[in-house]
Amino acid sequence: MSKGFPKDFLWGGAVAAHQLEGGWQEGSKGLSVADVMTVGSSTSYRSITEGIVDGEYYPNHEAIDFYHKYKEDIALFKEMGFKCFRTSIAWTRIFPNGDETEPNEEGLQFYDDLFDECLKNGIEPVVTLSHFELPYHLVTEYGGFRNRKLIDFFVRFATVCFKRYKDKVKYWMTFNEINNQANYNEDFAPFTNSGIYYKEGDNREEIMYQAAHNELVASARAVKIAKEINPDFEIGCMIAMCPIYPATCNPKDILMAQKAMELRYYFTDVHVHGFYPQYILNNWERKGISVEFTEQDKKDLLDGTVDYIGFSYYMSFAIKHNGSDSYYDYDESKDLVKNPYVQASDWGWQIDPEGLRYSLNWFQDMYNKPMFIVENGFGAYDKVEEDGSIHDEYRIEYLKAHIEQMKLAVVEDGVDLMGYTPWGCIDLVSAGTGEMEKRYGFIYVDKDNKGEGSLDRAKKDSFYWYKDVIESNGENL
Ligand code: P53
Repeated sequence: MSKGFPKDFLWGGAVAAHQLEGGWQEGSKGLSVADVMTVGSSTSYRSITEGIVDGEYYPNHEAIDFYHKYKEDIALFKEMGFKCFRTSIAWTRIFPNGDETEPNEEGLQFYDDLFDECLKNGIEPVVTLSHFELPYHLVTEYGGFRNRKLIDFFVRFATVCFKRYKDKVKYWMTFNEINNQANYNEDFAPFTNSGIYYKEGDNREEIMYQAAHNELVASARAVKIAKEINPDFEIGCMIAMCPIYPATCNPKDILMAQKAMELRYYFTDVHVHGFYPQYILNNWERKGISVEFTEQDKKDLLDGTVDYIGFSYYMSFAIKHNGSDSYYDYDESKDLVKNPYVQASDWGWQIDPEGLRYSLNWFQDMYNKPMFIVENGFGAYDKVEEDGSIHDEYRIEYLKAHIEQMKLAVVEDGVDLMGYTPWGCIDLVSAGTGEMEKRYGFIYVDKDNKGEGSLDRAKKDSFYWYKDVIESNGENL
């Protein structure tokens, strides 16, 4: 039995290109889905506009200007002792429209420089290929991932990246939080995951299954090609893990929770096992859902299974039986109930550290694969004191409680965990709301929800705390 975290445990931090880089038109970058999203609030998603509309504010256009400031930011990550840094490659820097045959050299060069800077500072890059930043042209021209042509576009993009960075990047993930779109009755996840706008009368469920299928096939083909380019690559999937608990021990609630988990997490089964679980195929048949699924797809899925499960963990959900005759009508936008045993953040996200231990064990039991917690964190309002200090003890408390549970899972339960990269290690634009003031960072960035501020960086109390956590390999919490 191990006493603590393994020696080579990957402590670090996580971000995504569109949420921090800015430079939305620099280096011949194309327009992405994130570039047409405005600001929302703690109670509303952001709106999606048709192209760029005059007079609207788009927070990702400048974000925190990491595009120009990355050297100074990486120096701060190094000071905290990061072993790794998770970011994404903005697809639109490499293929501005997404359907070109030749990549954009300026974009490729930017990531060469960024990864070199990480490596020079002893920080290993961990890279997501598609993190809510699909080329917008693929939405307007092809209808996003509902169209099978996007499989080839993604595979081309992935192949270019694998070849170019084969000696700089070892850890990869294909599609960020691919399972968010299980919430297909709202408009946010289908757009950010897959570039899908639903129209009146669309069969949302069927379209979601097709888009997700196309992504699962694209991911598998990419994994296979990656291994031919460098057999040492480690390629993961990326799942948004919000375990769904039954609200009571009423057998109907238990079954409802079990089926909701299946509908929200079958994506992992396909990534890990290379085929669909029977309950999904039966669900399609019962509802008359038709998914274009070729013999070649079947082969590709089996040939491109992932090496590890990357996942985000912020919160848990709870559910009651919704009264429907079928347990296959889980509607994430309606069926979840409040868990009376846990508190929630100012954005209503339920805080549940034990849920992280539960999730690690659930994944271990289900899939028996190495895991990587590639996001976890507390979005909160921070206050800058007169002397410039930022006392974010609530964030320290959240992270400490989660790391304690993660440690129990490793030490007592023996789960196979590779690393931990808290989300938004430097303040950045929220994906869900577009706010700057929903902050996750150890590093404060002076910018508000309207886009005003100096963009200056400052260390929060959590900065010094996390440095000590890493230095002690998780012993000093
Ligand atoms: P924000 C929903 C539920 C769980 C994770 O989210 C989610 C979302 C989408 O909002 O997204 C992930 O910024 C995502 C990151 C995102 C982070 O969690 O809405 O991978 O891009 O920023 C936090 O507070």
